[in-house]
Amino acid sequence: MCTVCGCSEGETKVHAPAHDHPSHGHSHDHSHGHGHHHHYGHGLAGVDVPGMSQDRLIEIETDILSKNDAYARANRAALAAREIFALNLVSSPGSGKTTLLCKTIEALGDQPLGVIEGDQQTQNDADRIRATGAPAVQVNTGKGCHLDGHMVGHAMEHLDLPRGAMLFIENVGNLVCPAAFDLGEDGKVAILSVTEGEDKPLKYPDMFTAARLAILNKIDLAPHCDVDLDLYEANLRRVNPGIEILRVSARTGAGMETWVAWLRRHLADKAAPQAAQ
Ligand SMILES: Nc1nc2c(ncn2[C@@H]2O[C@H](COP(=O)(O)OP(=O)(O)OP(=O)(O)O)[C@@H](O)[C@H]2O)c(=O)[nH]1
Ligand SMILES: [Mg+2]
Repeated sequence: MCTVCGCSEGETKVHAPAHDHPSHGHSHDHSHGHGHHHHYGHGLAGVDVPGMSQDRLIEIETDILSKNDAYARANRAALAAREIFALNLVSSPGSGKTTLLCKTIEALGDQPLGVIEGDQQTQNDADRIRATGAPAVQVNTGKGCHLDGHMVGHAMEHLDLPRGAMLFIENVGNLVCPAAFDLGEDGKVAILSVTEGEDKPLKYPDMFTAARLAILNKIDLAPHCDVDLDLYEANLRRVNPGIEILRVSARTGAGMETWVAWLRRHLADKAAPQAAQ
C-alpha cells in the first residue's frame, strides 16, 4: 500500500537487459485483490482505506516507511562503496524525463552510467534508453504509483554498475507519492515542463521541497504558451528557497551544457567528499 495515496500496489516486475523473463518482486506488505482505492480522508492517517481503521493505517504506514528507509539505507551504502552518483528524477507524466535522459547520455559520452526506469506498465522507456547504448532496467509497478527502496535495490543488482558510474532513476510520473519514498539516491531532481503552468510548485509543494534541483524543461515551447519563466522560478523558491534551477530544452539542447557540468561536478564531489566542503 502507498502510504501517501493509500493505493495497493499489486505485483512489481523487473525487466533486466540480459533476462527476458521478468522477475516478480513483492516489495510490501500489501493486500492483494483490493483493487485500486483512492479515498482521501481527513483522519489521522491522512487517507481512507475501506475496511481499515485510522489506527491500523498509521501502524501500516509507519511499518512501510521504516522498511523502505532500511532498503534505502542499504542502497545508499552500496552506492557510496562504489562512488556512484545517483539521481531520482521525479515529475508529472510527460515532462520530458526520458527525452532528457537520452540527450544527457549522449552528452556524457563515455561516462559509465545506468538507468532504472519506473512505469506502471510497458518497457517503452527502457527500450528508448537502451537504444542509446546505455544499460537500463525497467521496473513495472503495476498499480503502484512510485518506486520504492526495495525495487531499486533489485534493479541495482541487475545493473551492477562500475565504480565512479552515474545512476539515473526515472520515477513513475506522479507529482505526489514519489516525494515520500527515499530510494537511497544522492538527490531528487524535479523536471517540469513549461507547459504545466507556473502554479505547479505551489500546488504540489512536497515534491519541490524534496528536490535539490528543478529542471524547467521544454523552454523551446515557452513563446507558444504565455508562460512566465521568472514566475515559475519564484514559485519554486517560495516552496524551497534552497532549490537550484536550470532552464533546459531537451529538444534543442539549450541549457544542456550547464546540466551536464552540474552532473560531472557532483560525481566528482562524490568521489572526493572532503574536497566538496
Ligand atoms: N518541445 C519539446 N518537447 C519535448 C522536450 N522534451 C520532451 N519533449 C516531448 O515531450 C513528450 C514526452 O516526453 P518523454 O521524454 O516521454 O516524457 P517523460 O517525462 O519521460 O514521460 P513519462 O515517462 O511517460 O512520464 C515527447 O513527445 C517528447 O518529444 C523539449 O524540451 N521540448
Ligand atoms: Mg519517461
